[in-house]
Parts: sequence; structure tokens; C-alpha cells
Amino acid sequence: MDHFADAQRTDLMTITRYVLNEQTRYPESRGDFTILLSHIVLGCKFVCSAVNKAGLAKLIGLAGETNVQGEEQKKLDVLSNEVFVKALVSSGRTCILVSEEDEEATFVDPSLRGKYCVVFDPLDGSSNIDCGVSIGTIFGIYSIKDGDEPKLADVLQPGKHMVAAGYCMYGSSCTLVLSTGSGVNGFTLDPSLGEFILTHPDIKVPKKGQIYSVNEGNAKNWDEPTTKYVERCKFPKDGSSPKSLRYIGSMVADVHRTLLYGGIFMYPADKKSPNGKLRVLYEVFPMSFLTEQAGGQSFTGKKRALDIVPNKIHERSAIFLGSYDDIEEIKALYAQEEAKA
Ligand code: AHM
Ligand code: MG
Repeated sequence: MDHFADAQRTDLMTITRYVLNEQTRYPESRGDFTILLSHIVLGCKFVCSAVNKAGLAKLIGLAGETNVQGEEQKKLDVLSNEVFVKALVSSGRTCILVSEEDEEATFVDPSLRGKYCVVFDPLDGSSNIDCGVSIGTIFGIYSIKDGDEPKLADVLQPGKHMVAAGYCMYGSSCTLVLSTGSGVNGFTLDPSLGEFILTHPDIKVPKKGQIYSVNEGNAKNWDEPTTKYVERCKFPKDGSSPKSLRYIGSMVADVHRTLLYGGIFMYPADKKSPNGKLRVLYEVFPMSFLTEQAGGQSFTGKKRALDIVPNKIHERSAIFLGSYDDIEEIKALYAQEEAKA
């Protein structure tokens, strides 16, 4: 991107400008959210730079620790977690942090407390780090009432109560996708400016898609609705052409493609993992929030994903998200199954 080709390009919509503009819609706002977001953006830039240097800096490889889910932790996961915790605490606008990498929630010291709770997966898709495939950071933001004492219950709220959600994808470009509850916008990092520029305004997921995205290696353990749905993707009965299969294994990249091209992304429950794999607070909720804001739907197999009331901070749920019509189809299959029972 050569924004300097035209000197007038200083009118570009950077993410800072975008958030400041949004702020003017709330005259009572003191700019706390803008400050919080600028700290998240700094964290994303830092992790992006570390990811890009990973091979050179010998940051990849196991850190010799396991995280709370018993998975191997890579050095970049550890680093990214530290980056975001520091960025969020130092914003002075957060009170509770929930990270995939930390077993317990972090309660911010009262001297640095603000009203926002941030739930995040600092580096999702870590099995893809060593082979240079896209990975990303996912975050969701709740707000507590000014002056209230923060409690764990503040982060165990349904996803529909989030005030904002987003992800940053570290791929062939670094893209930050954000919703503050009025649509979805995508910003691409211009490395020469060090600024995220609005490149994907008002993202809308196509009403129907031509792609399905799932780990088919788990097929032998799927339930009937998922099995039937995938069968229909491959052998449509209505004479339409079969859908294409795309599965990266990095939720951020798979959801990003789904938002832009349409289709369905799923991580269903199965006999081995009755609650699926993905975590409610910092994977299912933020991605469902973005999908709904982009005009799509997100479903757990039982209900709207954003209606889940989590009991534990690292809870998991099955998830089907994407194009409105595609999700209607899987909902109908689950409804049929329930009617049989
Ligand atoms: P992680 O948080 O340990 O990186 O796991 C989450 C990732 C998601 O990005 C992705 O959708 C999923 O795990 C892929 O799982 P699988 O390898 O079972 O298909
Ligand atoms: Mg993850």
C-alpha cells in the first residue's frame, strides 16, 4: 500500500479516528473505551511484530509449560499473553481480565482499575505457529457500572451483553476486525505508518455461502444433525452444486474467511467432546458477536450462542456460525432431531 503516492491520503480513516468518531455518538463519554482500545491495538501491533520475527528470533518452539487445558504452550503464546495483560492493565481502564492462558481471572489492582472487563485468547491457533499459517488474537469486552466492585459474575455474563468484540489476524497482512455493536469494520495494518487503516468498512456476511469449514477428522464421533448437514454440503439434494471445504484450523482465519466470503464454520460437539472444543468466553462469544453484527447467525446446536450464560471462565461450547441461510439449515436439522426425542 503506497498511501504517500497521494499527499491527500492523510484523510485515511485510521482505527484511532474511527473510534474517536464513534465516541462523539455518546456525548457523556469520557474516552475510556477509546483509551482501552488504543492499548489493545498496541498489543496487537506488538504481537504482530513478534509473530513476523518468530522464525528469526527463535521464539517458536515449546516453552516447556502446559496451559490450563493441559495443552503444550509455545513461547509466542506466553509472550502474547504477557503483552496483552500488560497493555490492558496499564490502560487503567480494566478491572477483570480472563485469558485463555491463565487458569484464574486477574483482578486488576484498585489503583489501576477502570470499568471494563476484557476476555481474550492472546494467540489462538497456536498449533499453526511453526508452519507460518495465520493465527490471531480474539477479544471481547464487558462493562461494569461505574464505581461497582468487580466480581467474577461480571465476566460470566451472556455474550449478548458484550459492549465490543474483535480479533486481530496475523496472516499475509495484519487485519483487525472490530464491532462496538453497530456493525463490523476491518482495519489493515500499514507497516510503514504503523497504523491500522479502515480497509473493510461495514462487513456483511453473504446471506448464503458456498463453503463449509469443519474438522472432518472428527466425523465418526458427530451427532446426526452435523453428519446430515455435512452430507448435504457434499451431496446436495436440490440440484445445487456441492459446497467447497475450507479448514485452516485457526479459528480467526476460518471465521475471517466466513465473514468475507460467507458459508458456515463449525466446531460441533461430538461423542468425545460433548461440549465441543472452543471456549465460550473468548472464542465463541466474540466471534458470534461479530457474526451477528455482520448479519449472520451463531448457534450452539441448542440455542443462539450469545444467549449462553457461562458458569466457568474456561467453559466450552459447540458452535455453528456464518451465513444466515446456512445456519437456518443446521437449526432445522437440530429441531427435527429434538422433535424425534
Ligand atoms: P487453541 O486455542 O489451542 O489454539 O485451539 C483453538 C483452535 C481454533 O483456532 C481452531 O478453530 C481449533 O482449535 C482447531 O481445532 P482442531 O485442530 O481440533 O480442528
Ligand atoms: Mg484458542
